[in-house]
Amino acid sequence: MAFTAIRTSTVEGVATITLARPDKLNAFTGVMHAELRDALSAAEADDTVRCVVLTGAGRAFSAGQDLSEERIRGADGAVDFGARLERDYNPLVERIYAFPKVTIAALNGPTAGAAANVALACDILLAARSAYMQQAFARIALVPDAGGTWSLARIVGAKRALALMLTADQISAAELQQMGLVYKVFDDAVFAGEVTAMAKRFAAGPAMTYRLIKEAARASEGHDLKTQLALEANLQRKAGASEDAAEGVAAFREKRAPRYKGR
Ligand code: T3D
Repeated sequence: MAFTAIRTSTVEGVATITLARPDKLNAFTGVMHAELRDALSAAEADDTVRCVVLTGAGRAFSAGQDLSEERIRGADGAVDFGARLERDYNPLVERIYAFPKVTIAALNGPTAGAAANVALACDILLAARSAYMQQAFARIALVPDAGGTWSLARIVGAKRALALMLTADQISAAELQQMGLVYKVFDDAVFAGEVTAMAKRFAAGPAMTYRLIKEAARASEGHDLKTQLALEANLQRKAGASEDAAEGVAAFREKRAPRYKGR
């Protein structure tokens, strides 16, 4: 596929989607959203892809919505800020959140506005030491979107989430890790290599089991303990019946590395 606002590559089971408008700090446009939809569909359909990495070209992950892009207008001709969310961001966030393969957001630099919340929809966030995240919305008199008002409080707690959104402060990679928003931080010089190493680990892992783990984790957000315990039993039944589970146990007994097939 010929893309203009993103780049994609697939190597050893890892599909990397790179937001690629570095002159504008990879700000999101309608074209970028359309290309992301195509790239995610391709990654989902390709059975050789086991892990998706989302990152940015140049010095930023992304500065969020491109503020110079023309606004969408409603039938009455008035600017409608909700329309872009309904058309582009909301489906993207839901898509990434429910993606059936492991997703990694590799924050290589500034991550602001809607981009921060798109990243939070990924399973695992990794950050370069120089990266920061900014719920930049209030600085331009907008409300956090792309799921930020939902995900932030669940990760960092209600009060801290509110402070992040009201202050629109730039939060360093070290603080992001402390708050649990980012799983690991790596020095800039080794960041790309560490991201690849973790992605390859997932690509070689039990893909079906990862999908079930994600299903359990996502579902737990709306479940009480009893419901979740029942779900775990069902999912474990599926995982336990997989070829990969048999291989995992055999490899353990034989003291060798498992060779997973994703089924
Ligand atoms: O439809 C709607 O608009 C509603 C949807 C909203 C969703 C949102 O995401 S709202 C939040 C939008 N994002 C922001 O408010 C962040 C804007 N950017 C910044 O505050 C700063 O760029 C950063 C703090 C992220 C980084 O600062 P710095 O000093 O490292 O870089 P810079 O010089 O500001 O930016 C470099 C270039 O990127 C510059 O272009 P130029 O002057 O060299 O031609 C700058 O204008 C451009 N750029 C940065 N962010 C955006 C952008 N261009 C368009 N849109 C951007 N969001």
